[in-house]
Amino acid sequence: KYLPKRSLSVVGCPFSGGQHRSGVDIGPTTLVERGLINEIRTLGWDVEFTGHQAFAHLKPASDPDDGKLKNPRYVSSVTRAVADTVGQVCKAGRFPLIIGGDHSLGIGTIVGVMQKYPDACVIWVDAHADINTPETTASGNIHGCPLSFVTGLANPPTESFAWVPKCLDFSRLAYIGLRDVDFHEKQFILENNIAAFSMHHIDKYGIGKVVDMALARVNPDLSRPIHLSFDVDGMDPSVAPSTGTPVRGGLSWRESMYICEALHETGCLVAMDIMEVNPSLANTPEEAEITISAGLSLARCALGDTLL
Ligand code: 6HN
Ligand code: MN
Ligand code: MN
Ligand code: MN
Repeated sequence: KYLPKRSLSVVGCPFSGGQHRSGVDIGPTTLVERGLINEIRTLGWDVEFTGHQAFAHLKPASDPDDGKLKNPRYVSSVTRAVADTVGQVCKAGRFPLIIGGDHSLGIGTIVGVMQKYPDACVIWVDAHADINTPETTASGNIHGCPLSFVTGLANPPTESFAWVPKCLDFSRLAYIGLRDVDFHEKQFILENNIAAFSMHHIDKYGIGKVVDMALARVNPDLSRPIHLSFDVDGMDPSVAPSTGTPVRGGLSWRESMYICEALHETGCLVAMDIMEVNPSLANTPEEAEITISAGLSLARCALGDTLL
């Protein structure tokens, strides 16, 4: 509907500054090494990939905490650069496939997508709600905060993030897969009537109905573009173990792929993030392997891989 040409740019974001565990920056490089580009080409997309984003020069010599927030200047510069890149890709009529890296990158991907599609809705698949504010965050890790920044819940987030526009209304945000939500985050979700489908809802209704209900809330007549932000920790650790903040009781392999397939089928998908793939956090080579396969498969399913 929005992208008749099937052209796509892979935006590799080797970045781990939004949380404290190293290695999530090799997620994008590993996915590309394992054949991501060719798999997408096979599906009939014209794929542009000119190398991963370079962030090293954005790292400040000194980056003291901003209140509780850790690495505030670095995360701010990186997400601002990502917003520019994603904005340009969208404006060129291409689909940005953004590969993380930690989920603080969501600040950049959402701001970038909204530059071209200001009425887009966001489907956030995650074990976590990622909507802590600089005041409510217990960890100080900015990957737990991106949605408070772009929704204006924290507005402006802090001095270091003064550039971030309020660009996503609560009515255009839906969660799927939640199961580890902090106390204040629950209140934000309830107070602002955010569409939130937890694992409990998936058990109760099944994934097919849950995706329908999420779309009914944020995109009732499929008149809005969709940005899918997929944190691999939304998946169960048995199928995506190599990630920084795994939580038991997550989406099965098929439930995860179904979400991507169903969103592809709407014809409204204009951007996708695959975040928090961290092959270095594996107890065995098989754990890294299955997590990488999961990332590749999520991409294929969202981009039109069909069995029949
Ligand atoms: N993620 N709610 C916790 C925090 O630190 O604020 C966990 C955040 C996890 C973030 O998975 O992208
Ligand atoms: Mn997340
Ligand atoms: Mn998460
Ligand atoms: Mn928690």
